[in-house]
Amino acid sequence: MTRVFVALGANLGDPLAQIRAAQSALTSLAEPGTLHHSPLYQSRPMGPQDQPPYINGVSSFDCRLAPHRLLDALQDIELAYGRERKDERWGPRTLDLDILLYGDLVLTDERLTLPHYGMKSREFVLYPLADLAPDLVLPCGTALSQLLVTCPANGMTRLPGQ
Ligand code: 5RY
Ligand code: CA
Ligand code: CA
Ligand code: CA
Repeated sequence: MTRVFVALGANLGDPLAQIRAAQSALTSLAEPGTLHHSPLYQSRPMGPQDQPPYINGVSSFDCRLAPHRLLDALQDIELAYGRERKDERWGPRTLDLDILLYGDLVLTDERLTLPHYGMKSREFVLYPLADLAPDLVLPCGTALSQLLVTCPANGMTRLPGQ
């Protein structure tokens, strides 16, 4: 059994509804009693700026699926909630689910890079991750608390009720 962290993002359609639906859908991938959701944030788009603000969060759970089977399952959830494949790199989307961490596994292939290649510098990942696991240390030995020092929460607003 492996503890995994998944990033959730959405900025088209009804982003909050799609994130909520995705949180529920993760139940089918998680060992009973192990699924936890961070508070949700509205965040300013990073990368291309000509797109709406995002809703972002992180969920964690214990998982029996191998990494690529988990990726398949997350992509099925993305498609179920309206994800379309667009040509534009880093364009807006109804739902984006990324594996951030799969235990301490380090892996790179055509489909998957673990840990997620961008997570160390993205506030919309690091802050909700820290809400769930403030004492986390990445497989490379870097403490999450150290990454937060160099990554201010600019443009991040915790949604009311979170
Ligand atoms: C940078 C470039 C591309 C950061 C940089 C991407 C999200 C990135 C996003 C999201 C928010 C993207 C990938 N420098 N902005 N931009 N939330 N995804 N706020 O989920 F993340 S495209
Ligand atoms: Ca554009
Ligand atoms: Ca992403
Ligand atoms: Ca993705």
